[in-house]
Amino acid sequence: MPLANEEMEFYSENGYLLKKHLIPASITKKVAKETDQIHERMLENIPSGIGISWEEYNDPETPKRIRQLMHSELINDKLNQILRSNEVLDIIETLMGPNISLYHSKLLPKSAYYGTITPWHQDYSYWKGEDNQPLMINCMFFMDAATTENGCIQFVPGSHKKGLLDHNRGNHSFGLYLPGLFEGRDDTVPVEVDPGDCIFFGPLVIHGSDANKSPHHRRANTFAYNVTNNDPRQCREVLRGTALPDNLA
Ligand SMILES: O=C(O)CCC(=O)C(=O)O
Repeated sequence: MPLANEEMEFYSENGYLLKKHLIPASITKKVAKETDQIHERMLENIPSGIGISWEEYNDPETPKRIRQLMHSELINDKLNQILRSNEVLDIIETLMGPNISLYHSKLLPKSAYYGTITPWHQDYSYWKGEDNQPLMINCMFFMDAATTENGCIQFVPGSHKKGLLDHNRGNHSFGLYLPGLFEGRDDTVPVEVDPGDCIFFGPLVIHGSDANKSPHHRRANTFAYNVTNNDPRQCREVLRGTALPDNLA
């Protein structure tokens, strides 16, 4: 059983769950090393299939830093390996059921000194489609230690139970956010982690993270999974189970 009963209860009560040291240190170190020059590499050439949103600053002297890199499995073999590993998929299967598809894999570098806030939001505000349900689950894998100093993720425990709230819309990356953007709230819990830790969270739990003004990167990658057929247009690959996406059935 990949999750104990208390862990299942914690996830269902709070909307997220931390699994310590899920990914072996040797693999975590390799991903971190391969990610060291990611900004410079992407400035030279963005490979086909990769989508990047850059950090935005008023000062033109500020170095270009990636805020979000979509489809990171295409440029990093180790991330591609982790997203389909039994360590991760056994937990996803326990939380989501047997028919698992890859929704996306996204690198979130939150660079030392330059990483900006992630406003409070629910992922389903981005993912809601005409006929899908909030069944998706994220596994957020950390390459670096994350603390309140370098912008660890913060959750509003239990907020998934209130359903999808109205989000504001801005003209920037992370353009859907709750009123107040990243104003201080008194109901949030910061989750500090070590490299190799993973946090699983559902699409309705409110979360966000502070800017990284520290000298330490806070690099993470989210692997988002969906129940196959919950949103066939977004399905990148069936990873487990017998169900075929509607467009292939
Ligand atoms: O990088 C973070 O701290 C949060 C990322 C996030 O909320 C997201 O990608 O939905």
